[in-house]
Amino acid sequence: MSASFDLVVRNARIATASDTFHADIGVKGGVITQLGIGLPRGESEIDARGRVVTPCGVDGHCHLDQVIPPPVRMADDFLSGTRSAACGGTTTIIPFAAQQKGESLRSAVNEYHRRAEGRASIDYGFHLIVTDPAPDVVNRELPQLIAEGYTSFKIYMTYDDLRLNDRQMLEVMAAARKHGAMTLVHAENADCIEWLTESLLNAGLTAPRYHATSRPMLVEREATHRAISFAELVDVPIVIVHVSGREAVEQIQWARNRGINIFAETCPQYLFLCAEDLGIDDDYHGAKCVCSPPPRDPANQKVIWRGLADGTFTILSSDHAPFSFDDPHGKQPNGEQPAFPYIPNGIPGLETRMPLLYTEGVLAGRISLNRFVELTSTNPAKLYGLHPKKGTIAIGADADLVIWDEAERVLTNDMLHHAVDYTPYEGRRLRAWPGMTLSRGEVVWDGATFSATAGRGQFLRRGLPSIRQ
Ligand code: DUC
Ligand code: ZN
Ligand code: ZN
Repeated sequence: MSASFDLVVRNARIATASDTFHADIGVKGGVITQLGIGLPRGESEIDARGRVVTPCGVDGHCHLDQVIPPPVRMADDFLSGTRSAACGGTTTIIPFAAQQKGESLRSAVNEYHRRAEGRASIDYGFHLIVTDPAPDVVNRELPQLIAEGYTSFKIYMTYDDLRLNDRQMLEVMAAARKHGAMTLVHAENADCIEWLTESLLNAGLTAPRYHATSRPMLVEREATHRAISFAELVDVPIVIVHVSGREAVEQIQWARNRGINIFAETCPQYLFLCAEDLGIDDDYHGAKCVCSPPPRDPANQKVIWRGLADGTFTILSSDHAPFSFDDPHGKQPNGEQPAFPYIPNGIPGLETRMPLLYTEGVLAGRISLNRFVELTSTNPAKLYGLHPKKGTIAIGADADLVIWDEAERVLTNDMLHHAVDYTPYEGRRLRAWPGMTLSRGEVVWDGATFSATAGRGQFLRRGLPSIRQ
């Protein structure tokens, strides 16, 4: 008699965003077809007795192989980036297809498909980055691409080659409203940053730690308020991404109290790093933690932890932006130590996002296991039109499962599978790591070996958001 399932994961302690329960998980054709006790045998069997099983991570914000002016180049492409994600328990990612100014969105999308095809080992969608919202882009291309499953786009209020002015932001948000898409906003005030940067450089203050001085909380607070005001004016929900501290959190709470539908994302760097990690003196190693917005102080970290626990944050993403340190294309190119405005912004975090939050969030008692699932998997899937195929353990969902191993280990960069030459979390004690990651029922990581073939990852045509704040 043939087996009823391709795979049965037995005796799992399953956690979803709403419930924790014991069951077997029956998988056929990569999909969960049954949850029950004492399921019939499967072609293959995994015993998860004593282990927590969660849906795999959905990382709603990461950058892979993104086009950047040379000599800077991202260390991770879709091969190493998706491998790293899988080994850290994430099997769905939404990186970016970034439009260059003057380029059509269609050409950007085609280019990023080329970069992903044959290389991605886990499933992926694309957010668009809109840098040039010309009338044809807003009125023709955006609606077409939304209909084809690119249902979200990021806009920037800073970075010269990316930023939009206020009027352009309104045009893009209005298009999002008309077609039901989601706008992600990078909220930092560009002119304030430019002015502060100039005065720091004039004073000869060039070390990595001045990156944080040039982007104080105020510049994020102001831009967050402005983005929220535009969302109110246009009457459309937006996501404020990579929220770093109290003053931005206050703006989000203020907006919600006014009935404005604002979603909020934070990232591990605002929980686990602080401004001191950019160097307490002029040590250049601080460049490893240069990202924008910058990590803040311990008081702000506490506010971010509270926001994770109390529902302020909708999602926790990595904002993986992989630049090696000692690398001609990285942060210390050919041994040179550029002044802070020229250090590539971003840190790696695809692989460490889930284990760090499981350890310091769930096991340290700061958030529940169900909230962990909500923040890392279910809510990003809902926000970006992937639920219930992704982001949950339910009949009909893809069998994307993490079987957790709650053994203690010390994190070192050589344990990781990215192509970056460092992790900002080197030496941290972790109390959990994926003992096994399954993507559509296939074991892609068994706790020791990564085994997925390049190119098995599928492009996800996403639906519209299915979540309300
Ligand atoms: N800031 C961004 O806006 N994107 C990538 C990384 C970073 O630090
Ligand atoms: Zn950003
Ligand atoms: Zn980013």
